[in-house]
Amino acid sequence: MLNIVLFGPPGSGKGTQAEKIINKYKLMHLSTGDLLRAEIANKTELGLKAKSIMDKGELVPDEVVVGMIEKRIGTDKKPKGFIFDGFPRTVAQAKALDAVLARKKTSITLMISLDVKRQELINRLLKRGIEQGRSDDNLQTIENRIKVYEDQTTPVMNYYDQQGKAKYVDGMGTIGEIFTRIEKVIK
Ligand code: B4P
Repeated sequence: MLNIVLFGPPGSGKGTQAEKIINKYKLMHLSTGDLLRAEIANKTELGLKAKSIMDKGELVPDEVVVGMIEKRIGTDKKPKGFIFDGFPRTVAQAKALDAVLARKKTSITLMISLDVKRQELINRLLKRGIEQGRSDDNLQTIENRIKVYEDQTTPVMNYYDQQGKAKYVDGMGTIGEIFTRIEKVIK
């Protein structure tokens, strides 16, 4: 199986590139952000709790996101692999993911980290805020999301680096240019 963790700060293009990767490599897409937004849209108890956390730009508790991922991995019969988008965001989540995959007799193949300049992240997310009205795409929340990423999520990069699984891709440029770089890394 080809199991990829797509990594990077908010606005680095994880969701955008994940879509292109699943189309080409036929992997199962698992985005904790999308799963949480579906809970919010369905007005579930979990969604109501998650919304206030996400609107502040903080992380939803590990056990909640790990539980969601575990449930989704269990439902698919025989995927060629998984693409994890926006997950894991803490080392505890990364370790839990390893345990879930080990039970399925598989493991993470590689982590692809998208590198984008801070101002470009802010510009992209503000633009999406205007175009799509996502409630966490406002300047105050964006700045906190970037801070939370730097404080709590960057250690995940070292976790995969120490295992020799981390690959770094320049995430500046057009969507097509970045995808070409990702294809090279996967090859
Ligand atoms: P996510 O949904 O994961 O949101 P994100 O990090 O902002 O990235 P996303 O994938 O949506 O955007 P992309 O960069 O593709 O998380 C949202 C919140 O959910 C978190 O803050 C947290 O509260 C919670 N959460 C999610 N997962 C969690 C976890 N595991 N643990 C705890 N909490 C969790 O795109 C951004 C914009 O840039 C788009 O508009 C896109 O069109 C544009 N863009 C992309 N590539 C571009 C390019 N090359 N050039 C110009 N624009 C580009």
